[in-house]
Amino acid sequence: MARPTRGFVWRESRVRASWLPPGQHDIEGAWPVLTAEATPDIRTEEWTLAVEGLVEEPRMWTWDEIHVLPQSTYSGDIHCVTSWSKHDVAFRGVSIDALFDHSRVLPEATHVVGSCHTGYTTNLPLADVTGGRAWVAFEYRGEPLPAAHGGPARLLVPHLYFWKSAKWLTGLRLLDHDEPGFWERNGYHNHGDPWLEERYQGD
Ligand SMILES: Nc1nc2c(c(=O)[nH]1)N[C@H]1C(S)=C(S)[C@@H](COP(=O)(O)O)O[C@H]1N2
Ligand SMILES: [Mo]
Repeated sequence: MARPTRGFVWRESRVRASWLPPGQHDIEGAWPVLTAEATPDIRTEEWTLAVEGLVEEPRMWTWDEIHVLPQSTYSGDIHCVTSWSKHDVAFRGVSIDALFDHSRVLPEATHVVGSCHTGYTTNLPLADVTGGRAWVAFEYRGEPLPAAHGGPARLLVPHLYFWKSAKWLTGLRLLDHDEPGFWERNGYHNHGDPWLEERYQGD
C-alpha cells in the first residue's frame, strides 16, 4: 500500500508553489500591516485624488466622483519585499486607465509619482500603471479597505513589490522623467519586479 511516509510529506512541503516569486514565502491567512508612518484617519467626505502634471486635463476627484467611474477587480497575489506573499487577494476599485482616459496623458509623459496623505511617495514607469495592471483600490473582499491597509483608497500595483502600492493615495503626477520615491531613495530598487527579484539598488 502506497501510504506517504513522514519523509514524503516533509519533501512535499518544500516544493515551492508556482505562484511564489523567488525568495518569497506564503503568509497564508495573515495580512501584515507595513507602514512607515502613523495611520491617518481620512473620512470619505474629505477624500480627494489629484491627477496632475503632464495631462491635458488635470483633475481633482472626490469620493462620489470616482465612484461614478467603471470599477474592476484584481484577483491574484501580492508580494512584499520583506519576503511575504499573499495568495488570492481580491481588491476592487477604479483602474488607473479609467482615470487617465479622463485626463488624457500627454505624449511626453513617461513616469508617474504616487503621493500619499502622509508624505510617502513612490515612482513608477507609466507602462506599469496602464494596461489594466494598476488600480485605485477602495474595497478588499467586498468590504471598505481598512485604514491600516490604506483606506479609504490606496494605489494597487500588484505585479510589482507591494511598497509601490502606496496607501492613503492623494495624487498621481505625470512626469517626463523619473523621480525616485521614499523607499527608492533609501536603497530599494527603482522598479521592483518580484519575479526578477528587483529588491535593492543594484539587483
Ligand atoms: N503610505 C504608505 N504606503 C505604503 C507603505 C507605507 O509605509 N506608507 N508601505 C508599503 C509597503 S513596504 C508595503 S509591503 C505595503 C503594505 O501594505 P499593507 O500594510 O496593507 O500590507 O504598503 C506599501 N505602501
Ligand atoms: Mo513592503
